[in-house]
Amino acid sequence: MPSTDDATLAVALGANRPSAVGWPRDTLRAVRPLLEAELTAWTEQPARCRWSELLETAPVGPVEQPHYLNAVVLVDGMAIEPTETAALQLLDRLHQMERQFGRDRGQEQRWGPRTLDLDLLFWGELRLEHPRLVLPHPRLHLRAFVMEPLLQAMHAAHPPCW
Ligand code: A4P
Ligand code: MG
Repeated sequence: MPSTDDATLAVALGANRPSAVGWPRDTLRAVRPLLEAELTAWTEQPARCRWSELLETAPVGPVEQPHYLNAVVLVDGMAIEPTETAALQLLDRLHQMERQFGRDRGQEQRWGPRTLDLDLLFWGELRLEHPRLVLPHPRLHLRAFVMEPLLQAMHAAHPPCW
């Protein structure tokens, strides 16, 4: 059964507000190649990505918000070792990409609507309790909107069309 190796990285994507490029589907379509290019530039080797389908999910948290689109990407054979320093660098790159798509944390309520959310789920067996980064993601096992695409990505035989 396809699974993960001890250096596999997992990132969760979510969006439920329009960004400058369009509806959440347009945002995630735009983010997909950019995230692959970002990982390739960072590790200096082509990112080997396994993507889930895009899933429409009911909001968890405040109910008065639009449905989300969620996805997960698994990145195999990372050329960079999972360490605290590297994981924090990656988090900064993910936050930079969120800002590029109009995310403004200062204006948000917790678990409220957002143009783009990029969460690090795990990186191999790295465990972190840093003030800015907890790994594995502490609510990973509580979120169907994460678990379902995560399993899909693990079993993906072909890149999904979305
Ligand atoms: N942070 C700590 N650990 C991590 C990590 N592993 N990955 C810190 C990413 N960030 C991490 O994150 C707040 C702070 O957590 C960051 O500054 C970072 O330093 P955030 O992404 O701004 O906050 P958040 O997303 O509101 O909170 P959190 O805890 O990531 O929760 P969720 O689960 O992502 O909630 N409903 C549906 N259907 N689909 C969704 O995608 N998303 C949320 C957000 C709520 N309801 C949803 C969805
Ligand atoms: Mg988040």
